[in-house]
Amino acid sequence: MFLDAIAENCRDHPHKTAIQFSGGEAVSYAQLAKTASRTAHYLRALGTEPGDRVAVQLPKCLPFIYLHLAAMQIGAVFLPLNPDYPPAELRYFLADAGARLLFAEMTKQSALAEMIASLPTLQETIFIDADAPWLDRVGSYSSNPVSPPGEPDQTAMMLYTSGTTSRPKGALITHGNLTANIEALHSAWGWRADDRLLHALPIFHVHGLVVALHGALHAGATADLLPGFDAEAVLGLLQSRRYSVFMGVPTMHRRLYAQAAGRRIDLSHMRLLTSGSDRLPDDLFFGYQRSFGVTLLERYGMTETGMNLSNPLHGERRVGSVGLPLPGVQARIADPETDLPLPDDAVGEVQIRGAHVFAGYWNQPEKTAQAFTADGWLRTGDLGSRSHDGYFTLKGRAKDLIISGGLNVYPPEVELALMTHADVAACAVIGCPDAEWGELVVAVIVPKPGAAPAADELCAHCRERLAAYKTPRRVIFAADLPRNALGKVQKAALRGTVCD
Ligand code: MCA
Repeated sequence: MFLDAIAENCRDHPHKTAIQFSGGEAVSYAQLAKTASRTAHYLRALGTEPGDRVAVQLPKCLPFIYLHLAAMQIGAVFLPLNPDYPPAELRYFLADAGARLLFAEMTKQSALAEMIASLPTLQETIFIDADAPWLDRVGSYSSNPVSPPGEPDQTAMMLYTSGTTSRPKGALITHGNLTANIEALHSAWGWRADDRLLHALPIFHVHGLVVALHGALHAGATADLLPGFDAEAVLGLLQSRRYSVFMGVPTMHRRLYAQAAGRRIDLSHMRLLTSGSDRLPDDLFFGYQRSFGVTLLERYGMTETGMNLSNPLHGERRVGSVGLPLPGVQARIADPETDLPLPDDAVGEVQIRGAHVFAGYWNQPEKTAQAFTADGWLRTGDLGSRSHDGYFTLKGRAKDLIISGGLNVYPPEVELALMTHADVAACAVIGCPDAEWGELVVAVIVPKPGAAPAADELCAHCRERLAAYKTPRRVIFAADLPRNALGKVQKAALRGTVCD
């Protein structure tokens, strides 16, 4: 299993650097193993039992990683949460998950106090200073290894994904899912112990946590973690020839390309540069080849599955395509109405099967059942086609979803927040194309008669309830919304009139 592979790396090369955070002190594999074990004993001392949900809302930092590994080792369910969630949003996740324990930033102590007091299931909140030495907290606990859970179907993590019609749902990711995913990526992308990953992604999503960080640790490689993404700094580091792997979302690649400003900067020493979480525009694919002398490897995944499809490491990386099924992954194009497989080149829903596919949604048997076909294929809600030689191309979404900077924004969630404003009679949230972000969140508002809410006020109202990336970037006022005979807002028509 994935945790066993890390343990093996710790035994085989204890002195090798596993992680270097923000240019600070290097953490060797032996130190990583010992500190994760101490953290596991610390969590147990706090009363954490297998199956308990351990929520962590921290910035990208070493304690986050120790808590992640430790929670999984003792069979608890690790629940990472975006540090940008305001208290109202955080409350929903903690309550829905029935989290027992929360680790949050010291600076949020007073802002979270009232919300925490209102949550009976949350037994303890531990505020930490992410920059303080973690050993000050766990150093007195044993560093004896804790045997990780042996059952592949035991839940390792819970990751919230929003729904098209409902509040966010907790996707249950098992130890077996993580192992299947990481082994597939290890062989498909040729991860090596001498790889050095430059890591600039957030670590509360599958992309940064599983695909990038687990990938490096599983391979016994070294991950250099940056606290955030700064195009100038990242391009400088990539040029330094110290790194062999970098993973990003198209917005990051767009900024790196803009940073190069037409100059030819040779990055051909990089073994692997990937793009995912949103479709890679063709001009960026070719721009990278011209400016950097490398061909980006585009791949396709989702929270419920981790990675599904990928362009090959060796062989043709096809522009506009998300590639071929990863080892152990079955992928097909099916009619979204009948779930019957469609022939090559026909557009239908991308459906996925394999050991990497999640166990279901937390406490939502109906939603879980709806997510799968009768014969066990996961309905992704993404539309695509497959070519005669097996390459998949995404063609749009069957679901109402906006992707901004590689982050999924579900319009109903934003609409729900806007509808709680006293001056809003009706609203629709859509994504408008944007060169840098992929799509921008745009709200179309029908005010109540006689009301004239200001755009800024509506955005601030959303921001109190939702993370910044979900908050509309543009607000447009309208007398009414285009609706079909059933009264449903016609978002395609709205996009046609609203997006420039
Ligand atoms: C930040 N902001 C955003 C986003 N990120 N707004 C919309 N969409 C976003 N993605 C807000 C900031 O809070 C700020 O708001 C304003 O935009 C400008 O911020 P800026 O400094 O320009 O942004 P940044 O901090 O540089 O972040 C941009 C980013 C970041 C580096 C592209 O969004 C990012 O790391 N994206 C990667 C997301 C990711 O890992 N996705 C994987 C999930 P204000 O001005 O109000 O403060 S999907 C996944 O895991 C699946 C499985 C998969 O296939 O990968």
